[in-house]
Formats: sequence, structure tokens, C-alpha cells
Amino acid sequence: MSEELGKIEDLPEDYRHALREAGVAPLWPMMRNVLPHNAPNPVSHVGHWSYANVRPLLLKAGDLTPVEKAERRVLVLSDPGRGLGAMQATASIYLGLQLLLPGEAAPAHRHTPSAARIVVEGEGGFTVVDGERLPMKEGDLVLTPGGDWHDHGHDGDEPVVWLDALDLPLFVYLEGSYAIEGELQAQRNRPDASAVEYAAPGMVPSRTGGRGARRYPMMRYPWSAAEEALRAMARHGEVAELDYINPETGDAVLPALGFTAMMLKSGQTEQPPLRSCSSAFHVVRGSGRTVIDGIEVAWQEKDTFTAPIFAELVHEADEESFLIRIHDRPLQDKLGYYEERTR
Ligand code: GTQ
Repeated sequence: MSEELGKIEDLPEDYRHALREAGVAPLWPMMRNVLPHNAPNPVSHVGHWSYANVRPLLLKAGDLTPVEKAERRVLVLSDPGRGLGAMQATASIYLGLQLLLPGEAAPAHRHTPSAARIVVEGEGGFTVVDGERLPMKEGDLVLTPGGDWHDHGHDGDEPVVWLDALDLPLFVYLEGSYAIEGELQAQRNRPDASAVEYAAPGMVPSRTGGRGARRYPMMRYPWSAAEEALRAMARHGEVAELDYINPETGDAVLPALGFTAMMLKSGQTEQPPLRSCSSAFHVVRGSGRTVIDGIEVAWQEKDTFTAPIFAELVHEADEESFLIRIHDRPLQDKLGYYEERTR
């Protein structure tokens, strides 16, 4: 195994010129860039977005830009490793903080990337997905799967903010990202499926009826149920981590994005394995600190931070804390290379 491969300068200038003319390039001087030894070499850096810092800027965007001019009023969380304006927080995960003011509506569209929202603050917001009205309460996870019509509305009287997570970078990379605009949708006059078909854990609509389940049968995962379950696990000495899944298939909720809710008791430390997926953490409640490859992120309620692939993480909670980890493990599982390493 050779550590030192030939450099471009090792080649005669007339040969290099002939290569350029022919539209080809030698692999060997670039080989280690694309195939480094033993572990990938991430571009992504640790990111930390303090909600206390970003919130006033987001509210200011509400004054400066009406939703009609913005379509979606969002501040994008740019990966520091890629620089400001990067439309991604990690290689595959896009994150943005979206503001909707009382009475506003964000128009209907559908697009190839899939999205999920974690509600950060405010009452009265809702998203309509293929005619199903999904109420948005703090901490709720609301899906808008790729290809489904969605618009956002707001019946309350305080600003509503949520964190958007999309697999957009992947679709941009594949040159497959586009949107189609439409009219605001008629809303079916019934509660969403989490309160009807999937209201009882471990139970699904009887399969004898012949009507097949929808591909995305449940699109709202209420935080209240997640918190109750995490508390029960912590109380009984289990590791309080729960994956959000499709109740019909047991698969991750979206094709490329996974969501895992976790609880840390006051003073608890956690050292998860090194994972090949990238991660973003949203603090639903609590405060603490996470050391990521030696960099300390001191997090507060509603903050968001990111960890690159194979990062060494140590979480420590200063008080009882709840986080949701957004990751791309479902994509890596499908591609057959998800991996965990012990430190
Ligand atoms: O709410 O549909 O942050 O289409 C980026 C693109 C949110 C949305 C984003 C979108 C949306």
C-alpha cells in the first residue's frame, strides 16, 4: 500500500497539456482526496446556532419581508465548514428556522425533497399535507414527504417558529430538486391520523378491510407522547432514546432522514458510539454541553447544533433535557454502509 502517490508536477508539461486537450485527468494525484485511508475526511464542521441569537433576526425578517415575497420565510443554518450561504448544515441535511406570523399562509407547493419540522415555539400553527391538517405544538415532529402537497397556516396570535429539516442537499447533488406551485388545499374535517388510526401505540387499522395503508400513514408525531415514553424509559433504567418510525412498516419516517428523541437526566453524561451518519441536535428543553471532537458546545433550550460523521461526542446535561437528533442513517442503511465504531 503506497502512502506517496505521484504528483501532477511529476508529469512532463507537454503530456499534461495533451491530457487537458483530451478532457481527461490522471487519477493518482487526486486519489487520496476521494479515497482517504481508513475513514472519510468530512468537509462539515461542528455548528451551533443559539436560538437566543437567531430569534430576533428571524422576527426582524417578519417585519422586513412579507410571506408573499418569501414563499417560505426561513433563515438557513449554514455549515461553518462550507461557509455562509451554504444551503446545508451537514453533507445531506438542510436545516432552516421558519417564521409564520398570525394570519399568514405559506402557499402550497410540492417538491422532490422530503421535509420534517420540529416546532420550536408558538401556538396555532398548522401544516396541511395532502389535505390532512396537522396541528403544530412545541416539540411536535410533522412530516411533509417528497411529492406531497403542503402549505402552512397560522390561527394563533403569537409568532410561530419551527425548524425545517430537509434532504435537499442530496436532491441538489442528484440534480433532482424542483418544486411545483399550487392553490391552498381544502382541509379534511377530521383530526390527523396520530389522533385517529394510530392513537394507540402498537395498534394499526385492521388489515382485513382491504384498503391499503398510505405510504406515509402518520405525519404528525406529538411531542407529549414522546416525552411521556422517554420519561418512562428513564424511570425504569433504560437508555431513553426513541426512534420515530412509520407505524405500518417499522421503517424510518422518511427515506433519507431519521429522527431520534432522547432524554438526559440532570447531571447525566452519555458517550454514544462513533457513527458514520452526520447528526444535528435540536434542544427541545433543557441545557447542557456536548464536546464534539474536542470542541465544546454549551447548549440552551431551542438551540441547534451539528456533529460531523464519526465525531466523538460526550453529552452532559445541566438539568433534565430533551433533544431530537436528526440524522441521515436511513440513507446510509439503504446504501449499505452505515457503521458504528467504538472509541
Ligand atoms: O416549508 O416547504 O426551509 O419548501 C425550505 C424549503 C421549508 C417548506 C424550507 C421548503 C420549505
